[in-house]
Amino acid sequence: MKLGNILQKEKEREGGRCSKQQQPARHSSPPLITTGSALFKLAGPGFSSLLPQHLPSPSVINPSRNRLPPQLLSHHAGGSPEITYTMVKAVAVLSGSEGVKGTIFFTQEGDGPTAVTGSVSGLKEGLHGFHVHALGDTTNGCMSTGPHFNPAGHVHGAPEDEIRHAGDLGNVTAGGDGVATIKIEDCHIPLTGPNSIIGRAVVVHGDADDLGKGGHELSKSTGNAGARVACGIIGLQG
Ligand SMILES: [Cu+2]
Ligand SMILES: [Zn+2]
Repeated sequence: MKLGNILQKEKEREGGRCSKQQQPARHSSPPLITTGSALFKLAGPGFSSLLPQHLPSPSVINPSRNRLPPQLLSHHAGGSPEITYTMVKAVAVLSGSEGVKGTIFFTQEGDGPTAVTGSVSGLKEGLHGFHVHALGDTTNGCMSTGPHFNPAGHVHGAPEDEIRHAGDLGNVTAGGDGVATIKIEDCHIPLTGPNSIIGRAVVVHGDADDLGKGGHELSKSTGNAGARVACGIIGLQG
């Protein structure tokens, strides 16, 4: 089977689940050069000739190695007749000043949505704003994680809105025990490519995110979600 046909089949299987993604097309840049200098060493001369330039993403790899980060796999891609999408995994360990803590897991298969799972404990009962913030900098606690991750330059919104920050994941809900269980799928927070959330931060807020609709002066920037009660840096997981 020709490479193009295989890719088409994969596209059909994926069903365009993330067609609303706001990212610039990833195939406009050469594959796998966005994640750091180590990659250039791995790639070496002639690397680009191993992958046709029309490939949809850097995620086309040898299926037998599909649990490794894509940057470790690129130089094997030309040797395999089988094409599949890679799985990328990440994790953030959240902590905060008032005993709020949790662990959040991220997984993304190919260009599909990113699944976000995990739990946060120590919260007051009710809704809490839950976002990806732009910076993985906790030198000043959660305050130094910057604003909501917003590569498209949009206003704040709800996860289901077309116009939103990429980092706008809405609210999580804590029960009477103070625990929020998280199970989200989202198309705006990829784990690879120029808008990857790796190295950025997850933040949980003290109050509900009004999803841009509260009419408060902060509604269109932060959802008026109050203090940053816990945060953690999103890092690659093996
Ligand atoms: Cu936030
Ligand atoms: Zn936002």
